Amino acid sequence: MSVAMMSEEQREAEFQRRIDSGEVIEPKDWMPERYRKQLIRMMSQHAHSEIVGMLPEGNWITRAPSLARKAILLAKVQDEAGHGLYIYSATETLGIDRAEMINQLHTGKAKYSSIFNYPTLSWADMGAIGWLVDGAAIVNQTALAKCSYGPYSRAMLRICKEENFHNKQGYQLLAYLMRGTKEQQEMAQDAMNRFWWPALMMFGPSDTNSPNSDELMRWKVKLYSNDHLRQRFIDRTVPQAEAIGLRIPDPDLKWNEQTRHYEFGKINWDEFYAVVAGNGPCNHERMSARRKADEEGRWVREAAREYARKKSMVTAA
Ligand code: FAQ
Repeated sequence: MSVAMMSEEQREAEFQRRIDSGEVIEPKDWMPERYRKQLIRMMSQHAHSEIVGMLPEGNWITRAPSLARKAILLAKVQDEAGHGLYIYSATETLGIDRAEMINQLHTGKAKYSSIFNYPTLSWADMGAIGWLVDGAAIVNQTALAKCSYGPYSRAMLRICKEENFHNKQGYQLLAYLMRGTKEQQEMAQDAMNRFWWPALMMFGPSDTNSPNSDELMRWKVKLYSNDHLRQRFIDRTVPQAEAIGLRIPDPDLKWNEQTRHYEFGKINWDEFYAVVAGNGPCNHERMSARRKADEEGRWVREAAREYARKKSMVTAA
């Protein structure tokens, strides 16, 4: 029977059957309204995170300690802009346009990742962001690359490749500082101390407090829970820290031989919810920078639109 002839219930059952059998959903396929809404929420927040995420690192481009480091950082920040654009485009396939998504960000209706509300106080923070923040993003996005929505999963494939480069340059930057002077080592450890816990919070609230997870996992948008991915990140990152002499700022961290996972201390969820609610150290600064960029770029968008309009008139004539 064609989808058009099915009842709403039959369509939903058929949709779930497709998901369960591992089929990929494409933009023109029938999908429940709630699936579309959930994807728009999650993907637009992801796109906003990439764009807002340029700000903490952009802050250090003019102060990079060498030309090579400046070129690497410039390339990385530019990549993040590209990631935002792929994900905005992928989200547009769900029937929302970019201007509306950006308006939702600027009016506080849409969120972006909590991590980007923390300041970047030293050069070592560029290492911590690349290694920890991109590292956490990779763990999350490698799973999303197998999600049920085609445009999102394809965007993730490319993004993960680029994030791997970001992750390695961050780790290499910190490894270099750890082989340097006492001051450089302290600067690297200080960055680790400030970014470790916020990086763990990137995976979202614990499973018992994650209202969206059940639905997203049933639809295979999320393949693993928040806690599962957080644990995966910790297990892979602790040995990397040890290899370069960085200490994890968690007195409760210990290896459990039986489970073959690290046990870790309590995450400060009050801090997480405060940051998500707009009360982190840099929320206001980030949003005013975004609004200013949007305002100052208006004439460029208008000129580009006018150019495209005139060009299409000439081509049509
Ligand atoms: N920050 O029910 P759940 C990057 C919200 S990209 C802020 O568990 P869900 C690249 C959540 O939206 C980083 N809010 O939600 C880069 C929900 O609120 P809502 C971004 C958060 O969707 C590197 C509420 O809490 N990556 O770093 C956060 O099932 C370096 C309840 O939570 C993505 O966005 C948070 N950390 O799971 C760029 C990946 N966590 O919307 C530059 C895609 C949760 O109902 C430099 N997203 N919330 O009002 C996801 O995988 C998921 O959306 C989660 C949250 C796992 C983030």
